[in-house]
Amino acid sequence: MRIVVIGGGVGCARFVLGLREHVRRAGAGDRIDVVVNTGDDWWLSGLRIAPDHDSLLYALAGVNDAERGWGRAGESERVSAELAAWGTAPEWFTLGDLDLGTHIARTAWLRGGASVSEVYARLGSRWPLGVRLHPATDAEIDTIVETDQGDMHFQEWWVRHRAARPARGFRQSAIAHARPSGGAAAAIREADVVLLAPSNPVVSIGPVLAVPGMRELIRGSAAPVVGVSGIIGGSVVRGMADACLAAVGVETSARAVAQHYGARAAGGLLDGWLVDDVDADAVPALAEAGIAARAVPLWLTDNDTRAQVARDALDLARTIAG
Ligand code: FO1
Repeated sequence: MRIVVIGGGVGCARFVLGLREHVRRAGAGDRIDVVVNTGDDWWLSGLRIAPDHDSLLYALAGVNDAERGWGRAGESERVSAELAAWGTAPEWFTLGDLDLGTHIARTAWLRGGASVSEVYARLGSRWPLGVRLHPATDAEIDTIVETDQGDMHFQEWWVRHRAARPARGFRQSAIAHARPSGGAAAAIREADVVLLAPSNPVVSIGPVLAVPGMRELIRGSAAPVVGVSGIIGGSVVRGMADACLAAVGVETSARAVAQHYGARAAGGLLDGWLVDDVDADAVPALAEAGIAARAVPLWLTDNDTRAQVARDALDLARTIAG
């Protein structure tokens, strides 16, 4: 079976680890492709930083700082202090020394003419990830956050201001010229199931869906599309999606996010939606809206629970596919 996951960041990394674990235990040789959000990416000190990709790469390679959710385990920060001293990087954004190795290699390859997809392939070939990573697009679509104090890059809003400055909206730079990457398009076309990871619907899933042609690819797929709620009992599992959802007028609830993505039958994307047991009351309303929802335990605490959530998502997809 060909499984495609759409997402980015820590929630997606944890979900994909569970999916890989489930696939390994099932031993059916299923293939996992991840279409990764690139809206978080930015240029810093002349280097291309790609947080959502690197979180997935390091987690799948087992070299990640699981506590922080980004960067490498066993990090040191000698160079970052120098960058702050030279003023080429703000003191509120720390680039670890090992992490800098990735940014330098990526930037060298990009400057040599490699596409982002090619960079993903080269970085991923260092470890047996068991998963293929594809950028949503090879174009630069950095997310810009619009606030009353002016527009700023997503990373400044998220890291420097901790999403505390009310956002009026989010846009991806030069998105009109972007197209789905070849790897992402092929993976979705050949998919037997498409899963939306429990990532931030606005700044992690949103930019992927904003790539012209991406929604059409997903809606045109014969595969069932099942999403996993990143919101449990009205609160965000991790991160600051509530600040993002408020900015786009979506209530912070499992039901509202499903309706934000919309039922495929009504022109949206979803056939199915997993909510946590505490949100079981959302199931009938979502069924009414054409989304087959199911309530299961959604906390991605350890390998077993993560593998279980992945299994539940695939079971729902199988039920939908009939
Ligand atoms: N997040 C922080 O809160 N503080 C940091 O100093 C920081 C540095 C950093 C370096 C590389 C990288 O790939 C990610 C980094 N992040 C940091 C996480 C990142 O800014 C965001 O959390 C993600 O973009 C959100 O998905």
